[in-house]
Amino acid sequence: MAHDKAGDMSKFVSQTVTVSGAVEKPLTLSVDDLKNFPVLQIDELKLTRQNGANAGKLENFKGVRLRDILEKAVVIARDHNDVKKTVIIATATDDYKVVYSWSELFNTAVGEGVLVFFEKNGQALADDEGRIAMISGKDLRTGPRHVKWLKSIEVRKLID
Ligand SMILES: Nc1nc2c(c(=O)[nH]1)N[C@H]1C(S)=C(S)[C@@H](COP(=O)(O)O)O[C@H]1N2
Ligand SMILES: [Mo]
Repeated sequence: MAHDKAGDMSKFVSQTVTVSGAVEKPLTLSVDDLKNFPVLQIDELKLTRQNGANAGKLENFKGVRLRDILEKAVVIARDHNDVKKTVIIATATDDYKVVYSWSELFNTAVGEGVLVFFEKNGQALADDEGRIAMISGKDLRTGPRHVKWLKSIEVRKLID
């Protein structure tokens, strides 16, 4: 787990995030590319671990909605019901992974809070989580889906 990592975390830093799998247009996005999407600024977001413990907060950060990124990549849905069986897997450089369902992202309030972020207090994200990270801001406990060093987003239809 990330809180077991100490010292020099520069080897984990991600410079780009890829979007692959069941999409019409695979993408490789740098921080500059992310800035071309609609950017949201969040003043404060509490971080809580899976066990309920306080893990500090994210302050004054900027990011873009995962939803907007997926709309640019265009999720492949051959029939009307495909999206309901589709999941999105976010992976970090240390192979930490979290999943979302398409429905969660596009058809619940949680989806509005899922951001790929790249800036805090006007600065690039430091080596302890940068340069690209993810947060699901409307989760009850926000720690687990705070993905540091985000490197890829894979769209996958789970079942036929
Ligand atoms: N890339 C990556 N992100 C991660 C993790 C991880 O192991 N790798 N652990 C998660 C979990 S379960 C928690 S609680 C927080 C821990 O963050 P901290 O070490 O800053 O407290 O990071 C989250 N993000
Ligand atoms: Mo955690």
